[in-house]
Amino acid sequence: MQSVKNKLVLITGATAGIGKACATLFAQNGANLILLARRENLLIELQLKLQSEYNVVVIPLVCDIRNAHEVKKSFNSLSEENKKIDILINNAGMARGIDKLQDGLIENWDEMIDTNLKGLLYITREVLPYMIEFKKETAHIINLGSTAAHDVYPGGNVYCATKFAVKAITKSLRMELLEHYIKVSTVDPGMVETDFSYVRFPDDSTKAKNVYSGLTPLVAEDIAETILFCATRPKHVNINELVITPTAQASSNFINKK
Ligand code: 8X3
Repeated sequence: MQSVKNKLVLITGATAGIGKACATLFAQNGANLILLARRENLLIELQLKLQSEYNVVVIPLVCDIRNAHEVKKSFNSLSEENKKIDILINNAGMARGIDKLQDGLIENWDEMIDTNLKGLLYITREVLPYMIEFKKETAHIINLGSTAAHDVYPGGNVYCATKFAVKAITKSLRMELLEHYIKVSTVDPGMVETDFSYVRFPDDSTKAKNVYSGLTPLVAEDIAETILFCATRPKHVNINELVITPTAQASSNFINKK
């Protein structure tokens, strides 16, 4: 097992849900963090909390992952030393709506594609040249996929497409980075109770809540522990793809609700 102590870990979408749980768990384990998110107040609050509780360095990067120019500018605002990321956790992602394609809102599609797919590409594009030059044989990219990268469901059209794309990028990267011994993983959760469903159904909190009724869903900490597990495997071990669901969920479409 390897330790993440003193490693530099960049987490996107770090102020809520799985991203925040990862930030907390990696800080607890002694990692220094670069936390990227849009909401400056939440980011600063988390920075101060983690720095004082765990005595680690936490650098906030206020940035909209959907904006290529902003991502580049924020990354370039880091010192040369802080650009040498050991572990990149591409967590930022979201779903909007569950409409059939003929009823879909283009702004929802754009938001999902821009965040889940293009945002992941933008930040990875910045981080990778430094990993390849300075962190060969030690770096690790961990992407947040989804069970939606494995099975589709009605109304999942664009969201599932973004997660299938994350899987394709992960697999392609794994091959591209093989020569550098840089690890690449995807962690693919099923139902995790975060604000995910509230973001998906912003105008219907009952619908959002009902997604998890009748079963015990995963919580953000379950996924953070899984990500830490991937990040702490021995040097010769790469977790390529890890699918994790509640015990009551066998796949996107098979769920045992009481
Ligand atoms: C989240 C899982 O089932 O809402 O990525 O698509 S699901």
